[in-house]
Amino acid sequence: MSQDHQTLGEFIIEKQNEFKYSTGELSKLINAIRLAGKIVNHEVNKAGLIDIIGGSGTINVQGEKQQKLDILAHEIFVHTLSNREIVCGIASEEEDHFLPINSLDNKNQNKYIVLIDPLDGSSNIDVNVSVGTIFSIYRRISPIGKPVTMDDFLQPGNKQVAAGYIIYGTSTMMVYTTGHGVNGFTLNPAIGTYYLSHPNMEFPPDGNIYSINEGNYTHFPNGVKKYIKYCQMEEGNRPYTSRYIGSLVTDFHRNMIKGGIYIYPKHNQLGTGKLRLLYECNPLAFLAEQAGGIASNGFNRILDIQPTELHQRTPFFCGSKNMVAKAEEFMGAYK
Ligand code: P6P
Repeated sequence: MSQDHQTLGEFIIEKQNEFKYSTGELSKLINAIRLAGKIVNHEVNKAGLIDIIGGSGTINVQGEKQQKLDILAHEIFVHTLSNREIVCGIASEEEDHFLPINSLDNKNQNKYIVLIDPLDGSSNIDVNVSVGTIFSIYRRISPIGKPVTMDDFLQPGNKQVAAGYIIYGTSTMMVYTTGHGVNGFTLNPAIGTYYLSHPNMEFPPDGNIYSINEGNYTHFPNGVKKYIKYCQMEEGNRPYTSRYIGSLVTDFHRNMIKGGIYIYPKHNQLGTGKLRLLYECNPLAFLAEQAGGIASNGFNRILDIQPTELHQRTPFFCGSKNMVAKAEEFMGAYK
């Protein structure tokens, strides 16, 4: 019975003292994300019934068609986070610039910033494939009392204080870390409560799933091409299984549970990878490392990359440590 499990609310209170600077604000922030996730879940689950699927007719800063639900999810998270005296700034995939959020007393007293991909994989909504929200939380580094600055958002991923995702799938789950392991909570929609269903989630060190869009094969670096052929060879526990559904959160979540590697490499037409460093790769890299996995750009640790732009992209190799290490071996051998 779900009530036999600890609720997310109880978990946050119990773990409160593990948070650095535990003044309760980070707990309030995690709670606000929990609330926003429930509201988005409600909208995603009825997307087929109301005129809310499909394109909005607008283009985001990435030059990608915005889905109506992308924008709705963005607005839900911004509104939920803005009026709770927690954050001093929000950056979103759906906004060109970061959004300064002043405290209600107009004295810029809030200490946290959030970077978010409100609805990753949203092009899958029309075909009823799981999608997700990804979030990344830092403490501001600019002086409290002043407006938030771009430097607050351009911190390397190793400075994150918390990160996670909400996956809107066959069930809705919130999976997050504050630097003390990864825990997964499943929503009981009947009562709107998240229950601890996946304590201490860990990537198996090995796996047999590789996730990559092989349609881009001709554009891949040689090291990736060689790694794909390695995955397909009949040797040891190979050939592996190819699983790629075009929804990063879902591919990541499955691979963390079953063991696997997700790769979105540099490809010639993009000049770099497709995925964004700040609100896709950094939060998932934090989770991956906390779950015993690895996240790199094929050569270097994602969390050590010093960002220079809000929406910058990076190649992304993430998952079971032995699989990522093997892929990096090929990247090094076939530079
Ligand atoms: P492609 C969705 O747009 C996304 O950012 C990830 O969720 C997904 O893994 C990837 O892009 C899919 O990209 O080029 O393979 O369609």
